[in-house]
Amino acid sequence: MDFDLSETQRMVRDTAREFATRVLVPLARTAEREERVRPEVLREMGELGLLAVNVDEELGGVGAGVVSYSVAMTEVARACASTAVTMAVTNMVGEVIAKFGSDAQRKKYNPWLASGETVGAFALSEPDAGSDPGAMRTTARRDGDDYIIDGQKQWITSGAWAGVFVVWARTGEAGTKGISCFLVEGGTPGLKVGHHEDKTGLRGSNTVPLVFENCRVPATALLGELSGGFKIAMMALDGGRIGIASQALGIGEGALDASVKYAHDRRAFGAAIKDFQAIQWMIADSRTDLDASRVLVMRAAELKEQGVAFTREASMAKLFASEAAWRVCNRAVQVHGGYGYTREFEVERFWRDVRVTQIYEGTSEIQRIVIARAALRD
Ligand code: COS
Repeated sequence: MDFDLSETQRMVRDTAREFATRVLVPLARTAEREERVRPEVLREMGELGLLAVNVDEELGGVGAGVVSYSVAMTEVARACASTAVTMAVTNMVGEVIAKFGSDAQRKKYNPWLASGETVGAFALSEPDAGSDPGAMRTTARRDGDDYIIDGQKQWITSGAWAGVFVVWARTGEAGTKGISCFLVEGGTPGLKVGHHEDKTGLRGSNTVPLVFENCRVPATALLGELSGGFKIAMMALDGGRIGIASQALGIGEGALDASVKYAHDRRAFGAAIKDFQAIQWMIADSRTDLDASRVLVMRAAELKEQGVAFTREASMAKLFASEAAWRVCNRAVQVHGGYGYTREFEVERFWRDVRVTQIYEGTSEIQRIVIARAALRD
């Protein structure tokens, strides 16, 4: 495996890093307070290509590939995890449409999503079907030239602002085979947005439930084949897991940066605390955790980029990186002592933000199911 980034990948990483340092670091707390990523921030991300990194240029993206997307995600998350998840879902929705959409769907939605004028949302989970999307109850029934969607969705990132929702609904038999996928525009009559979830972390990212009540969409809103939706969801989640693993890595990097700085600045017992072995060991364990995460994340990204199977590797990257980043953020709070438990220092935000990376885009337990099934099969 080649650990060096190509010129394009380095350029994307540097662009993301410069933007994150200049724009996102000063705004991270504001995003939490305002409970949103500001529209002008999204527009600049669109101009820089960060909202469609792995989408072809003719569709408005930059076509820079999966590794570029991963390193850009890490840089953004290092500064603001809320912006990173908004970016992750918009990139994922763009990729799904580019891969499975008709020409008309691609032309209509990809450039719009890439521009930052709107964001995408991924509506798979339901109140009683999160880890087990095959048990979803939302339905879409054919009515002449339309489908009518009824049901509820839960935990929808950017649901209050999104212009384009990828929505899964049952069109046939029970289980995974009777599920189809639709593109629904924000503001469609019958699509109702619920309350903002009062989350522990990622407070700058909007999360809402959705209610579909007699929501009529044209038959041309079907994405991919009728009843082929479950596989689209699984394939999208495989890629999405690389994104979240990259996000976790970035949050961990941000927490370690802060720990290293604090360890130099803070003095105790007549010395900078960096001179104490207790602190050094925490820094060493965190550096090792993050480097190990990076290797797994890069492997999964590289495989996806090469167009070969990467389901298991994406799950391994997500499982390890999210759990490692949690350890790193926890140590970062410990290095800061009492100050780490206050809003005065950034590490408490990283610590709150990172927790959900073990839950969304498939819990750690789901990743273990995917990995174990593959290992036992082979
Ligand atoms: N890529 C392509 N196809 C896939 C796939 C993948 N990664 N994973 C499963 N499939 C296919 C299977 O091959 C199977 O196809 P056939 O019916 O043709 O044989 C079909 O999908 C059903 O697969 P399976 O029987 O494995 O489905 P399960 O209900 O057992 O679910 C897990 C498998 C647990 C992996 C899946 O439900 C899952 O990922 N759950 C977590 C969902 C999640 O991440 N939610 C968070 C949403 S975002 S916040």
